[in-house]
Amino acid sequence: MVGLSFALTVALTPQKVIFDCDIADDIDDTYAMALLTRVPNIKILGVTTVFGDTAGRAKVAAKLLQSFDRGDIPIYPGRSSAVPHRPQFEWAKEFSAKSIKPEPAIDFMKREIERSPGQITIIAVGPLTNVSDLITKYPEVKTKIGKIVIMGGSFYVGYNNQAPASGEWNIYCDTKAAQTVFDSGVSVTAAGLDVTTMMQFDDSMQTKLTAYNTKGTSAIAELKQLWGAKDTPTLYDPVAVAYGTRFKFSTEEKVHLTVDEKGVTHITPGSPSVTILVKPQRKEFLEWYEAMFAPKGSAEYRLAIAKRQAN
Ligand SMILES: [Ca+2]
Repeated sequence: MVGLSFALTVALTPQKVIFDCDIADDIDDTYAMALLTRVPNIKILGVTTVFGDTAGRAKVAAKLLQSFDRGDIPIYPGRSSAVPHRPQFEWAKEFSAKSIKPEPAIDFMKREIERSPGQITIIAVGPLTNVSDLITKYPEVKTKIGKIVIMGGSFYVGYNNQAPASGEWNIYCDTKAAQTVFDSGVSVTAAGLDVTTMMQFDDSMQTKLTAYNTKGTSAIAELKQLWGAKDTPTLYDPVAVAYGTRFKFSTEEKVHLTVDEKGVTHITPGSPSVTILVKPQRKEFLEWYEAMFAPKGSAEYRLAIAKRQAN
């Protein structure tokens, strides 16, 4: 029975996740963070914010997490830079919470990685500034990071889902950071435009999500209204959250990547170092995404979480 109890312990140990995001510009970080709160058996160690007004982003993150009854998750702003505000910042302008911590994002990441070597998944869905800062300032953590899953890159198609690849926003915003992460030797998987740009969350799906009528789905609807009442969200970042928590809707290739100054990620000769996702299952992913917000006891939710893979 020792073997069985060991297997059960492994299966029940929550996956440890750090979520690094640039919430409050495009709307997909909002959908991604909401999704993360719905994944069972994970321990969200903390959220870090990256790019531009990281303190303002932390407020939006804190308020959204509170809407999903996860006000317990700490948030650590990363290095800030001068980038203009977009409308979602208004939603949390007056918001304050003890969950927003003064400790720098990369110090929090280092502390948690050293506490759980090899066990932590970093899901990074903004420019790679924080992750690059982490491994540049503290290179000793590189061998202790479990894996990094990013939304970023464009390998065979651009934003229009046609060849050629084009500069993808997260990579474009900090090309040097992206190359540093790709060359780090850490296990990196990239959900780029090839598996994300076709993930439009249309009006009928949004209506179904809002009909769950929870504080969380209402918060998503409010943020979506501020972002663009008539626009259709593309769920770029949720694809990385899904993969990072072992829900797979694509296939994989291992490649060597070179980032150019326009943020295009070229597949170049060299030892394969980054896993890229290709061949997206569009319909399956979008239906699964919506089902993850069904009530936790429902058959729809149970079917959705049953798609999680063992590793
Ligand atoms: Ca993002």
